[in-house]
Amino acid sequence: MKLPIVGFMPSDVIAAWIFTFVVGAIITIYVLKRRKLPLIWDYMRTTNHRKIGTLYLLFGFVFFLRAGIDALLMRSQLALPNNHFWLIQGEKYNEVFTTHGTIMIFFAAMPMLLGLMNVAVPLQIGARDLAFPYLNAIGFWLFFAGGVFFNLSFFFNQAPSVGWTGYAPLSTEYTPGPNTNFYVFGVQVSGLGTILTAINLIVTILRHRAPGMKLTRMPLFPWAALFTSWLILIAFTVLAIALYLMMFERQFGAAFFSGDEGDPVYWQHLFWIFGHPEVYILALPAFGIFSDIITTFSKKRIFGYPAMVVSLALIGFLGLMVWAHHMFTVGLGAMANTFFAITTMMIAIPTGVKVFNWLFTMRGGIIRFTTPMLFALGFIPSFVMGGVTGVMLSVSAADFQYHDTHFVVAHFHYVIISSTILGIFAGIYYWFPKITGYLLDEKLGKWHFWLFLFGFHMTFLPMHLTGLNGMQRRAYVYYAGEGLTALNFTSTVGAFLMGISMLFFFWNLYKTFRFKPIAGNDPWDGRTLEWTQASPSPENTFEPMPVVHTSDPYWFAKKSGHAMITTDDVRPMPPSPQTILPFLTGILMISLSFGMVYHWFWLAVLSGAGVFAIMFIRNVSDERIKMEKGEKIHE
Ligand code: HEM
Ligand SMILES: [Cu+2]
Repeated sequence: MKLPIVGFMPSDVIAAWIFTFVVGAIITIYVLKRRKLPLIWDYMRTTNHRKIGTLYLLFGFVFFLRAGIDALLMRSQLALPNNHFWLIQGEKYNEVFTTHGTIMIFFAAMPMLLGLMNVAVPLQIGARDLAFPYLNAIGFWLFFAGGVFFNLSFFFNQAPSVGWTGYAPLSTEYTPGPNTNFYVFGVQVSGLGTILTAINLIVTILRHRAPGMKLTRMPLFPWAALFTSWLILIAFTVLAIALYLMMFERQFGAAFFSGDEGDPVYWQHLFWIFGHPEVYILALPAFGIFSDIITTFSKKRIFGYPAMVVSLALIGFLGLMVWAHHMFTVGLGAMANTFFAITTMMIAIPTGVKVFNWLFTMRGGIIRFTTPMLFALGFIPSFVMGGVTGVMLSVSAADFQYHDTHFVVAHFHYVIISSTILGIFAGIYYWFPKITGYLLDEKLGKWHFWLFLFGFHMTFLPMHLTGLNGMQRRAYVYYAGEGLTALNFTSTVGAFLMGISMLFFFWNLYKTFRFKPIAGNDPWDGRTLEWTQASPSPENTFEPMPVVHTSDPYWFAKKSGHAMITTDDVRPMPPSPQTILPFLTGILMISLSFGMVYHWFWLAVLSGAGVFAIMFIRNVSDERIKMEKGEKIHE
């Protein structure tokens, strides 16, 4: 169909427009009828860590659904040989796997993890907010801006189609239109927000712990958040540079990655120096979540705490040294391939240490099979399976066989879904009381878990075999008689089971908000400081402030029957003002990106000037200046 302003529109884009209008109308009616506008206005201006964490979870989840629909579209196309499903073939398929991968990594998995960190880390270490609440809001709205901008590309039928890796010269010489620019700017803007949030978390964890909470007494989730933040700082800086270079190449005729002077392998190095640590940025926080959950529901201290911390550090460190295992077939030479093969294999050692420590933590414990615990238990064997194929892939000679087949697709979904996605759901069920004050339903939670886990293995286990049988990654068609049909069909059924499992999650949310089962401060009989605070966590936490003498301090206070020792002599909490400026910054970054993508440079310059103006206003109206003058900030 041809529309006047935007040109030709395929039917899936039109369907998306209609869907969005209908859902938008329903939400608007709901908001107006239930008088939710003040609430929305409050969240638009909030700088409180729990509220920002909630926003991260909410929008990360919205993008998760969009990328999940992409996944189902791909699996529908691949369900049968020589299939013509709707119009998901050829270039359309390229767009779909690109937006699926990019959104899952940058706009779903990472923000949901950052959301959980925002909610839980300050509460677990006795901090009263993140160190820089205003910066936290900026970080969130930049993620929001990047995510919205990237998603808008689809509505103009200009979705990027160069893979989430954006390999040159495909992403430079061969896609001159706006499509790839949406990738460059969407990821760049949200990546900037991620860097700011990482700095914020590092300062918070290092400087704002409760009195007596030495680093060696800190729960494992904040530890994981700390190492993750360092990885973000390094990896996302490299990504930002890479995307800048690509922007200059695409928009201003520089030639870093293509042409006579440039080299596409240079892009691959930069991308994977970011891209491999990214995998650990997704996995380490999940490890932290599982560690806390497994100790709580085994009623035991974590086994081998120092080894757990050291292996987190080692995994993070080795993760920075192995990027070229994504480039074994590029032709770097035997020496380079061997070095990267060996460093990659070494990561299995600290990972193995962690797996055994989780198992030893449960050994002899009093285990409660709650929903969060089930997600943690499901993670262990699934992740080990993904790890085993990872070691197979790290054998550089063998990788020439596996490279760019569905074996790789199976491998990375095994590791990412079993760590990150199971971790996110475990964390949501576990900390839901701290976010909303209510407990999610256990029975529906278990349905969600079992269906998801079963669907997950059913989807990705067969992909190992189709891959070994030669089915290529990023190809939209295969033929009958190649021995791929039954396996692919099974995969597709599994994917739809995962989709159905999400319906149980929705039902659960609906039921919970309908019947409001009040959770109380400590519904799980927890061990760490967040369970000493009210649910949902108030804006003024830790008043008075606990003094920490041991790890799992709350548990030992409960066991000894004494209340926790507290003190009034603590650093004041970081002032968290209500301000619309971070939100406006995000909106301006969207219009700046539009200006750049479509070469409306007047718009880009104007929006950039707006951002600088906001920075200036912020400089002269910083709430700490008011504090100096003795004005009241908290109402
Ligand atoms: C919910 C179930 C999921 C299904 C059924 C699914 C399915 C797929 C399929 C079939 C492909 C391969 C496309 C091809 O090479 O032809 C793919 C690629 C990919 N998926 Fe998923 N996926 C799921 C969840 C996830 C999650 C949770 C993540 C990350 C958080 C993820 C990240 C990726 C990435 C990065 C790619 C590579 C895209 C590219 O080649 O550029 N997927 N997915
Ligand atoms: Cu890697």
